[in-house]
Amino acid sequence: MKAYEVNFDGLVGPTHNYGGLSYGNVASQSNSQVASNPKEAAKQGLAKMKALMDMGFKQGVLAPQERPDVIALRSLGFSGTDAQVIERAAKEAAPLLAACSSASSMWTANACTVSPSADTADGRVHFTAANLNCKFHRSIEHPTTSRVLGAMFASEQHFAHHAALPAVSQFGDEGAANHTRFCKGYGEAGVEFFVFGRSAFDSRFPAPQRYPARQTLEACQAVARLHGLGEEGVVYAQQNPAVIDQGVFHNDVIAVGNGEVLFHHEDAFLNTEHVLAELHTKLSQRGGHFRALCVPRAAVSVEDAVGSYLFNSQLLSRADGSMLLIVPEECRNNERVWAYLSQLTADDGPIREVKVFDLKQSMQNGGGPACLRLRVALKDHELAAVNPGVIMTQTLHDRLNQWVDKHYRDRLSESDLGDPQLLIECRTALDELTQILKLGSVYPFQLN
Ligand code: SUG
Repeated sequence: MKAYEVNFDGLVGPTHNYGGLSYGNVASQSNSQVASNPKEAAKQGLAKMKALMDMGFKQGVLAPQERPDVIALRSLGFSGTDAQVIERAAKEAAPLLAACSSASSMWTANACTVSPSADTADGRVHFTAANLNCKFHRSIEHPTTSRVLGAMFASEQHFAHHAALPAVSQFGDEGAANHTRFCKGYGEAGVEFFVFGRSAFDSRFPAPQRYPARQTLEACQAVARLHGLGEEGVVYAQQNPAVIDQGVFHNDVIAVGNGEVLFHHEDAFLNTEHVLAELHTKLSQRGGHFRALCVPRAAVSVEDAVGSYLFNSQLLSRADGSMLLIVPEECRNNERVWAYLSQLTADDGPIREVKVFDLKQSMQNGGGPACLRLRVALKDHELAAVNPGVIMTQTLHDRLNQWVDKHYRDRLSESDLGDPQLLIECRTALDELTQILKLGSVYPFQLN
């Protein structure tokens, strides 16, 4: 039976903007108030999807959300018609309107945590939507995320969906951005690696001093229980609090794994030796040979890793077994990072090639190639059960590009968010999109 890793990339929504909403995310904070280009952002994402598809990888697409989120604004006390809600929010509480207008669901690595069927007790692929409750603008994503995932992975025989964990910081959950799966083959039982920033109930775990730790140990454990993962297939590790304080707000900003390989920074974890040894032992018990590729701080500092997003890369297995690293343009612009990558591919290691993509629109909000994709390992018959409307093809790519050309603006600044016309544009675009992707009714405006 064949199995694949399928990457479901987030299609950037029509309200993509720089709201400066994510304290602890250096790029988001430093680009606050810069004018964005939603059309270019969506096209940069589509170009990456097409390039991966053309290279032979399985590629899917995950739909954006309805923004501004008028329901969220109403829950905060703004009333009247939709246009009045938006105008009042713009006048009285611009930061709330910015939060409710964010296109942040584009970073689908934060949509949910996925456990492939080979790892779970009931042999189904399990999904738990992430509550993202560290940031208000992200905490409003999960209800629609759940409906979209339900429309993509509808078969109850193959897929199990869990609602987001309780919406309190003690169960702060950021989804697949802090979750990596190691395996010999995508269809074989693997080891799921959960990285947390703090413990909510056990004060023995140190916490960062400056920036928030978004993911808790207790959230990781809850997801592992919901998915029916056995102890032999799970490893928990604490992220180094010192790197969170330097802007590593998710583990995927400092480490990436695929197959039997973990590519990580020297300072990524606490108790690194112990963590790597446990991964090695547990993967061996599953018939795999774990390999860690550690980037020393002497070669690449944490600051350079955060600035270039070296680790927010996609590590992909090619048909011949070698690996390819998809990195953002910012890696080539950093001399030390580029020198490291040039050496890496010259060595006889598992990573043989590096490909560079221009994702600047997303990068300026702290979202690199890895943030933009949700990985789902699927066996042949499971892939056949996925809604075919969301699987990338040349035709779908072209259709989505035309759709972007038709509906997206090429400039958006904070003052534009108060324009009620933007909501109408967004709804018109999404109504057409649900038909293109054959999702049915998933958005609040379609459900009333
Ligand atoms: O949650 N940025 C996102 C970036 C998420 C990146 N995802 C992963 N690392 N997997 C965040 O901080 C910024 C939005 C703004 O400021 O407008 C934002 O939400």
